[in-house]
Amino acid sequence: MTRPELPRVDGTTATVEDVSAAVSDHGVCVVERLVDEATCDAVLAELRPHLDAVRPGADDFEGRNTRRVGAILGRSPSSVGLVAHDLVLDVVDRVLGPDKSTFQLHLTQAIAIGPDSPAQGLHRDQWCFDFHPFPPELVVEVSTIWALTDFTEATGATRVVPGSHRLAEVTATDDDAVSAEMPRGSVVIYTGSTVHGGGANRSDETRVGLNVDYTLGWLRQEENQYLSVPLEVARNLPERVQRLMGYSLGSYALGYVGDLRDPISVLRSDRGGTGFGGG
Ligand SMILES: O=C(O)CCC(=O)C(=O)O
Ligand SMILES: [Fe+2]
Repeated sequence: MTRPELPRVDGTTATVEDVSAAVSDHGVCVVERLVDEATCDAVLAELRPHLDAVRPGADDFEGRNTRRVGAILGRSPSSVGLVAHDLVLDVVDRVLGPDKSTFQLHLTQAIAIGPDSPAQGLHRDQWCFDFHPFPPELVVEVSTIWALTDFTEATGATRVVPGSHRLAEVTATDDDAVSAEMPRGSVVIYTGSTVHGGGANRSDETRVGLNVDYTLGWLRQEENQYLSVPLEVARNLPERVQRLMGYSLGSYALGYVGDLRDPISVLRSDRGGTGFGGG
């Protein structure tokens, strides 16, 4: 049996319509070369000391020869172009929901899979929400993994099961998973219900991906942005990124500060009023 290909578009010509249709219909899309190699180099250089400082994972899911580093917006100024990439945010906006008022950053995590690593178990990222059985038509999370190094089957490219996002039960096996092979600077986009997992690294190189996930404004973020990114760093980020981090009202009243203040006003005194809805 031949495995299906993953939907794939070229980053220089990709449209939000094509990418969001592929993610909605197949649960996954690879966008090739969406950022240049210099951006990958810059993010890698900024994260290198943090990756070197952290210990490998403690269990098979984290990966016992895999290093994971978070707080990316606080540590890598160059990551802003990936975390808040216009095309990705437009796709996320279209795919999440329906009937949402806002979405937010869920987590930012560099994942460096070292040589001789077995594959990570297949899973759904939305299992983080206590395995709640969300209706298949409600997309609560969109995940992305940027290839900062080349993703090949041998280096441990993320494995994805196309079409698995709408199935009530996870019955997929390793045989159903397709490696998201892609050159560095590319991104694989999939939903919180798409079955996937890190690949086995059988090479002598370390595979580095930047995992950036987004979720509906009314769910709890997996990575606490307020405590991960120092306030003085957050203050100097672009307003769109600040709002994405959660410095904005999620829905009518969620996340207000003190006397019904819009949280953006904590970072920008000229923004956000008081009263639910930021009035
Ligand atoms: O590193 C990868 O390719 C996938 C990692 C992943 O899916 C996870 O940790 O949730
Ligand atoms: Fe995952």
